Amino acid sequence: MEPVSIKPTFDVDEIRAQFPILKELVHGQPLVYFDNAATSQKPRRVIKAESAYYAKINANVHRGVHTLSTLATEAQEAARETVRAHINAKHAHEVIFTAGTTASLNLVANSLGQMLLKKADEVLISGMEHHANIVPWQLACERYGAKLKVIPVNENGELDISAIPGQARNDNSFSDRTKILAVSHVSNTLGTINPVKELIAEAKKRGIITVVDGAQAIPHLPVDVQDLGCDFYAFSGHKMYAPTGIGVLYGREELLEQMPPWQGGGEMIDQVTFEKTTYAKLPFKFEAGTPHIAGIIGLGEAVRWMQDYDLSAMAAHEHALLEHGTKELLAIDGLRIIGTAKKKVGVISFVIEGVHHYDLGTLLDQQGIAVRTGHHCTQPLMEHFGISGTTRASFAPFNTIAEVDAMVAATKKAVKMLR
Ligand code: 7TS
Repeated sequence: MEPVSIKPTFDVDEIRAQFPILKELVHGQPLVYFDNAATSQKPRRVIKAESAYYAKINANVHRGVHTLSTLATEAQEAARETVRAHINAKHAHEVIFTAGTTASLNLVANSLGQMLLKKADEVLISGMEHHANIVPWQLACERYGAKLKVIPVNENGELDISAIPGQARNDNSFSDRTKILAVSHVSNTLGTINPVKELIAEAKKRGIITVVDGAQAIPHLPVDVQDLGCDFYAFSGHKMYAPTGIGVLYGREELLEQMPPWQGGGEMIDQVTFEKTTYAKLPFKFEAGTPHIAGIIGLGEAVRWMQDYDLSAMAAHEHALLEHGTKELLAIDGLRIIGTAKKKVGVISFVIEGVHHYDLGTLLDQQGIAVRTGHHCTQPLMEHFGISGTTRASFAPFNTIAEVDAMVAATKKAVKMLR
């Protein structure tokens, strides 16, 4: 199904009307949902597509000759094509369905690690990575005797590109031993948009394989994997209006063909004997077991929903929320924003002197406002800033300036109570 037409103007009320959860009350207050970086809310279309699959099609894919199985298979493969087009992958079989970003990164770290990493090789990540883009590489490095190197982060929460080649070289940069670069496109804690295209270009010159954690980018930015030039791009459906439990690993065909499978089981084989197994073609070689078919269909619908809108108008709306929220919050005495990069998506992480983020989050919740508090699965980044956690507001296109004002007012009230 092709998008009918791109809606010409951005109308926040029209968008809000599509999200049933926004009518819910929390502690008797209208819900203000500012935890979109953890998981976004779902438009009615996505919820309907998922439940329609269970009500009308439900069958396993690629297994039977019966009608429902054929319909399920067609719906799944149509969603794969929708995702392919959305990220401009060359081939649909370069889109591997996984359980989410974490699963995608574990897949690539395991399989690529096994294929590439030798003793004393290096994997380069950055200081603002989510644990999902740290721990799988740590495990792979431990297994093969490789080293994990970390591009530093500056005080604004930007990658310290003086450490990137082309600039001054230091130990936390590419070296002759670097085999893999794995960085986030957008930081979940800081909102920083990283210069991944430039980094990838530098890596490519050196024959380094590149992996991008796109979990926080894909809901906000147009992503073109061929233009970025990356070898792998990982993301989750649930942060881009789709169901939980479904995600994608994009991988370049040439590499996916060479890589060993990670998980074994049904669906991923060609022939099995007790002596030897041969594997299925891409993408199935990397999709062992029954997939999350309903989730895949929901993901396809979420992408079509996004494509009905002008993504740059959505981004501009989120940017207006970011600018307004930043200005208003900074007026609060003792408040410091963590993450002041020049290029940011709509994420505001902050700390307030004398106020614990957990207490603030609890008081905001009592006023119907959902924010995330804590380390946001970026403990090394917290250590870098010398803090134990932040309060984080992360915006979606359905949020409004009035909601930002409600959060600022509720924060002021909470600060009075807590100090
Ligand atoms: N990478 C980044 C940059 C993320 O923000 C997250 C989740 C993940 C990986 C893991 O994604 P998952 O879908 O596999 O769990 N980030 C957050 C967050 O910021 N708050 O809750 C989850």
